[in-house]
Amino acid sequence: MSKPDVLVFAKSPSTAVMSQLEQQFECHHVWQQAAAHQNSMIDAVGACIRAVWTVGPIGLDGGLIARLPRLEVVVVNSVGLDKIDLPALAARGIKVTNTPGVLTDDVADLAVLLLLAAQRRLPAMDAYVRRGDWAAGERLQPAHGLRGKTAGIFGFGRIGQAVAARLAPFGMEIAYYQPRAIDGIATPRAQSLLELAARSDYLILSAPATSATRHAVNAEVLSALGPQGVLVNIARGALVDEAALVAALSAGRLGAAALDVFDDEPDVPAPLCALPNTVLTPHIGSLTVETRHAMGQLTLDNLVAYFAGLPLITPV
Ligand code: 8YV
Repeated sequence: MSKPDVLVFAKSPSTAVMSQLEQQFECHHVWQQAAAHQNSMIDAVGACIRAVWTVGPIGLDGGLIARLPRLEVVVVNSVGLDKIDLPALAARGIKVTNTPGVLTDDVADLAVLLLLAAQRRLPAMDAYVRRGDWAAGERLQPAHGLRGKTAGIFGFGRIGQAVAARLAPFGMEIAYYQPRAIDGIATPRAQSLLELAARSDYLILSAPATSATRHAVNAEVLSALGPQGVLVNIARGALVDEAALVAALSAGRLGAAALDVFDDEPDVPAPLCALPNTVLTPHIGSLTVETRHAMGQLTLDNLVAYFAGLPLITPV
């Protein structure tokens, strides 16, 4: 029996996952082509494609879906689905899977790392030592500690709750906001994102990017967080009005920002790079050997289950 044809948009760093994928499917690797040749490759194979393997940052748009007349299933090697045209897929009854759960710990760990790095000014302290400022007796200002501070978490799903569980042992108060209240938890819920920012020292973003959350972190929210406040974003850049963020950081209306995600990746606004009160990482929340293997394996297992006629493991 011939193997199902799969259009693969991104490589998993797990060689074990990639070799299983190669063994069980007829793979058409878009990521191996130079950008200028990707369209002609998709045109050449589009008619036989039954599955797409993609990742959150690349997504899958309606125009591309329309070029794949035999498409049956889309496996997303990410948890975020904001760049996947779900209505277009649903209209054709095409199944979708993603990778919830397996990346929660690493993404939550990064939120803590970013918060600590921003609050304790880790990049500046590292630079101070390397430049020889310590040896030269340059003055240092003390940073602020975490104990007794309030962390407001916007989006209290798996990742938001995992961040809360990590921050509570630092002696911090935790509050959250999302439109839907969660029953049976002791963590207080603010009535709005603005109220959450106003009562928090740190605002941590772990909400999905939707039309409702786009630029939800605006000038007003940043001012409410305040001159000592720290913004941490491990979710999606689209949640933040980056121009307002640059203005708030430059004017001292916001203390610091630690960002793993940006509105137009991989382009990071130059002013964010130039500011001393930012910590910037290149969308690495899930980028560990263990988690990328677990994500890739779950994505592959969903694909195998679909073609074996078995229930999908993590359907959307
Ligand atoms: C990236 C993420 O997708 O899962 C998500 O939603 O944002 C990340 O894990 C990763 O770059 C996938 O390759």
